[in-house]
Parts: sequence; structure tokens; C-alpha cells
Amino acid sequence: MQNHPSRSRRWFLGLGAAWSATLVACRSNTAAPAAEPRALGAAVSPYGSRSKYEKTARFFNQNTKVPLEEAASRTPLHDTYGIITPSSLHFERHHSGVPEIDPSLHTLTIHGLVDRPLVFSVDELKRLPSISRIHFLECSGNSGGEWRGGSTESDVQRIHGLTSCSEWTGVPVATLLKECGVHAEATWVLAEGADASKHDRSIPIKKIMDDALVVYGQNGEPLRPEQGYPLRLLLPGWEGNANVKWLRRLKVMNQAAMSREETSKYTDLMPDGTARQFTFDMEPKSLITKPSGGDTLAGAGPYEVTGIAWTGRGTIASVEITFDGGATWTKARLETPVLPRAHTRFNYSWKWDGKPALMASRCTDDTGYTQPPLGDLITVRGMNSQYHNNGIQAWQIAPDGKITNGNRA
Ligand SMILES: Nc1nc2c(c(=O)[nH]1)N[C@H]1C(S)=C(S)[C@@H](COP(=O)(O)O)O[C@H]1N2
Ligand SMILES: [Mo]
Repeated sequence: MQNHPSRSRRWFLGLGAAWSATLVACRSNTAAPAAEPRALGAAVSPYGSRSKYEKTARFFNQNTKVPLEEAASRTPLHDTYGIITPSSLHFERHHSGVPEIDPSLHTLTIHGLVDRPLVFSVDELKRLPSISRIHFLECSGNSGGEWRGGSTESDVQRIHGLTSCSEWTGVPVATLLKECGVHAEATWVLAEGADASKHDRSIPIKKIMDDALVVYGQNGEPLRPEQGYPLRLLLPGWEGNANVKWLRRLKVMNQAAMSREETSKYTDLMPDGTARQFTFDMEPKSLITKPSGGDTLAGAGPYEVTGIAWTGRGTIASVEITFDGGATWTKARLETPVLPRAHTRFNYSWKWDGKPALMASRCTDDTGYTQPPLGDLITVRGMNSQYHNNGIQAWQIAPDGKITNGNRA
């Protein structure tokens, strides 16, 4: 192959001339020339940051009596792409603030019904065979406000922002327990955090042996302090509260501890006055995240409708969308990867005719369970319940394009 300088230069100039004519025409239509940098840009830096033009943030209510150390912040679901939540935007829920823990001093103790109680340093854990998995984490209090009415103006972040999805890296808890030698009568494991509240939950040993992880990595770097640095228990698909952060202790037991978080909290009071306890699975749920509450459509025409679906019980099999309040449903496109117990991205190309629409999504997982209307959940659980709301979220679109919470439309 011969490079012919004169011919390629002529070709290049020819193209250039054609383009500059077009550009001159374009420029004459615009007020100011493009602001292209003529000077050197910023130097390389040790740790990245986003463009100063990007402002999306976690939302938290600053006007409540709840101290911010025991509050929650919510992921801007309408403003994130794909299935991975940036670590900086992962939702937070702390009962006693984010402790500052020196990883060189932190340890994980395993004791109770074992032959050999062991204490692991963080460095020792990092020398063991590790695995990485993409999983969502959802607080079972997510969407709880909708149970008793919610707000017509609420947006997807405020209503549903207590769910996020990360790649987690760590060691299977089963590996550690095998080292300790678990007694035959063991049925539960108490997991305890190192924060001031000593947050603790009892976990059935079957889950611990199946797929529980002690994680130290999140999206390719160490866990963020807000997510439990330096160690956290990760229970794929199970309610956020049981995923103990700043993990310091696992006690193998033959009964549940009946701690605060599994008795007075995180139980579901049923209409007959009894309470459901240990409702660990996060049920199949989906949300249209864009466009959604608070957005205004610019007018009739084509729109990309996008959202996320997830299930704590397996893998999302399908997502359907309605624009007429559930009279008809059509299948949305699932974007790969579709992973077990992870957010799954779905998209749908829609042409809005400018008329009022009631838009919603519903998902079905590979166990065959289809996400129900909230009314069906209330029929079974009554009005005292609040946790585990995986009901369908509708968005009302008005003729002027304004979108509001459509759950009571
Ligand atoms: N040690 C400890 N673990 C904890 C909590 C806590 O306050 N302390 N909050 C729990 C609750 S209620 C939830 S929903 C998740 C929130 O995890 P995140 O802040 O990483 O999103 O952590 C759980 N684990
Ligand atoms: Mo939670």
C-alpha cells in the first residue's frame, strides 16, 4: 500500500474546504463562536472529580428533627445511567453516623458455636481468595411513604432513592466459617457493626453459607466510609438493614438474638395484630426513572423511557410498560448485563401524542412473580405496614407535559 502525499493532501484540503463552507454557514446563524480552549487544560491529578457543570447529588431532608447522623440520603435515580451507582451517589442510611475507622486497627472476630474462634485483620482477609459480584442494596423502608398516601409532587429520588447497585469485592463468609469449624447445631449468625449503635442483625446460617460476603471493595476501590469501610457484610438480595456495615463480629448461634432491628423495627405489623419477622428478601420491583415525577416533557414526539428493575429472589425475566394506567402493557427492552440480584436497566422508545397519560412499569422475575399494584399489598398487609413496598409506581403526564406522582390518579 503506497502513501501518496500530494494526493492525500489534496483530498484533505478538498474536504476541509467543503466543511469550512458549512461551518461558516452555521456560525452565521449563531451569536457567539464555539468556546474551544486555545490554552493548555488542567494538569494530571491523583484522584478524579466530575465536571464542574454536573451538580446531581444525593437528596436528604435537612428540615427534620432527625439528626443527620441517623438520617438517610437518597440516590438520584433519575440522573444515573446503566446499572452501577457511582459510589459517591450510593444511598446512605446510618443509625449513629459514619464512624472513622483506621483499617490497620480494625478486626473481624468470629466466635460462638465454632471449634476455633478466629480474629482476622483487614490485611489477612485481603490475602484470602476473593470474588466480585454486582448486586443492588435496597433499604426495606424504601418507598414506604407511598403506603399511606405520599405526595403528588414527589420525584423518583425522594420516593424510591433508597436503592443503589455496586460491584462488591470480598471473601465468602463460608470460607471464613469453614476455617473456624461450625458446630452442627448452629442455625443463626449474629452480625455486629463497630459504629456507636453497635447495629446488629441475626442471619440464618443457610444464607451465610450460600452467598454472604465480607466485602472490602466497592466499584473497584475500597468501600466508601458511608458504605461500611473497611468491612461490610453483604447479603445479596436481602433487605439493606441486614447488610451490617463496619462489620466487627460474627457470632455463630443456635437461635436468633432478637435484637432491636429485628423486633421493634424492620418487622411488618399485620392487620390481625401479629408481626411478620425476618422478611429478608427484597421482592421484584421496577421504576421508570426518566422521564419521571418533576420532569416536564417538551411537547408531543419521541422520548426514550428508561428505568431499572431488580429482584432479591433471582433475575429479572421481563419488564412491561403501560401508558394508559394499566389497560394495556407492552414489553420494554432489557439492556445487558441482566444479572441476579442486581439492578437491570430497561428502555422503551415512546412517541407521546400530547394527551394525558398514566405511565408505569411492572417486572416479572425468574420465579414467575410479577410486581403487584400497591393496593394488592395493602389488601394482604393492611395499613400498619410500611416496609417492603414493591408496588407499581405510576407517573401522571399532563397535556402540558408536566409529570407528577400518579399513584392515586
Ligand atoms: N453498622 C451499621 N450497619 C448498617 C446500618 C447502620 O446504621 N449501622 N444501617 C443499615 C440500614 S437500615 C441500611 S438500609 C443499610 C444502608 O447501607 P448504605 O448506607 O451503604 O446504603 O445499611 C445497614 N447496615
Ligand atoms: Mo434500612
